[in-house]
Amino acid sequence: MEASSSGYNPNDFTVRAGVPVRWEITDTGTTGCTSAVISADLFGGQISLAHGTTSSKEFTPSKPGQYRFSCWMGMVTGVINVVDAKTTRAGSGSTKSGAARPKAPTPSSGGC
Ligand SMILES: [Cu+2]
Repeated sequence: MEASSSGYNPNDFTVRAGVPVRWEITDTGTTGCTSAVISADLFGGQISLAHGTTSSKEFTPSKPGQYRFSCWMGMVTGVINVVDAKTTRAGSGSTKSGAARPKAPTPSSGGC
């Protein structure tokens, strides 16, 4: 995932329950607002970002569901969908986070 002053891109991920996730976030120019990512339901603490570097966080989602992540203030948000490990989604390919997907940046919630 890339993080910039306008938000996170992509901001919608699908991972599998029980499968360890390594979430890599490249900071392409965050502001104070977007410079740390939290997702209290998935992991404790926050992922601190630094300009021009890639930060990573490893966690294992335990239960299927839809989880939100956001900047540390909770204003710039995204979604992590955790699906049952037995569910096979045709054509979804690798669910490894950090994989670039062509998707227009969506500064959804406007920023802080
Ligand atoms: Cu914020």
